[in-house]
Amino acid sequence: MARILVTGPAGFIGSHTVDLLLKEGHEVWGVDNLRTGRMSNLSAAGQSLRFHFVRADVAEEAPFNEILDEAQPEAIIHLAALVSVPESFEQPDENFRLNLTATHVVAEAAHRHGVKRMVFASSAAVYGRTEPFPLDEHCVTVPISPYGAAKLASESLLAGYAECFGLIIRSHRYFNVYGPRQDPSSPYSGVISRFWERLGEGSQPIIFGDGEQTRDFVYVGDVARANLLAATKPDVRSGVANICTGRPTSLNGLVQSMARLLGREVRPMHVAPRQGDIRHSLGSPKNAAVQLGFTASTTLAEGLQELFLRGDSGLRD
Ligand code: UD2
Repeated sequence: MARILVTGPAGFIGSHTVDLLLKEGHEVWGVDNLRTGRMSNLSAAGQSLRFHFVRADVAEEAPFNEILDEAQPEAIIHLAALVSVPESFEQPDENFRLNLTATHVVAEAAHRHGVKRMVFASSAAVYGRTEPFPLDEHCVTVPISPYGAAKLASESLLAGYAECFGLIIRSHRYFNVYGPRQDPSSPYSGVISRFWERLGEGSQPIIFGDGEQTRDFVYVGDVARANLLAATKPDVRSGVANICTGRPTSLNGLVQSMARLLGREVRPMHVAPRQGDIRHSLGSPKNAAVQLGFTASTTLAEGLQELFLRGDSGLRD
């Protein structure tokens, strides 16, 4: 059993990571400012005596160091972030604070407290418009948003900490993560949560463009497992890895999969393409397999079924 501190535990990926860590017997400290996270995501975790929650802003150095004084974690999984790409354009200062300053605060505190490992939530957004596909970690990174730029800068900062101070630091470039508890409320929320919500309301999913754009959809339970491995697996070294499936799915194909699950025809509504959208995004999962022993095991059909069975969408009502 290890003592692991998770930043952003009340968020979508954070809460699944906490649930898995607790299930595996670890002691978990969670630090969240609840800017976008929700305590309801932690209702299961809150039942465990091995879970300790502190409401605090990770970008503020003094309180975060005080928490580390008390928690004395062996590893930190740093997931707290400003999570929306469009919001990073609207609020560049907040993006810088939450997606870069906070990384510095966490890394420096980890170093000072003798934390051995750190896992960082990076993003496929660091690649920007880079081709060819599938994207591997040696591809040139050309971020096209303040969000992607801050994530890339954080990766570099952390690579320096790993090299200079001997911490083991893993940066995870998450692709299109989906699953239960993903918030569908904004037009910029993940497309799968948006589609489910529309179907649950009895309306048509809206596709921006012709629907032939593709994404690499990875199930949140797999992402949580990648985080667990990076934080706890023996003999893991520092590095960067895509967290993806290596399988492309078009939005039209996604709608068809949902229709099969519902056992009825679904006719999406096509509207104008979304400005700034990239056409295709597909990652190579090889590095994660070699460096971490991680392979995403949930197929899209299985992941969608899990969403459906958990009833997050209201589709079974
Ligand atoms: C994903 C990440 C983002 C960043 C980016 C990097 C999510 C939620 N976002 O953005 O954080 O890492 O990748 O490239 O994972 N769409 C519709 N209808 C809808 C909603 C979306 O057609 O109701 C389309 C959208 O135009 C796009 C695709 O679905 O072509 C995926 O959109 P998204 O917002 O789920 O994710 P993406 O790939 O833009």
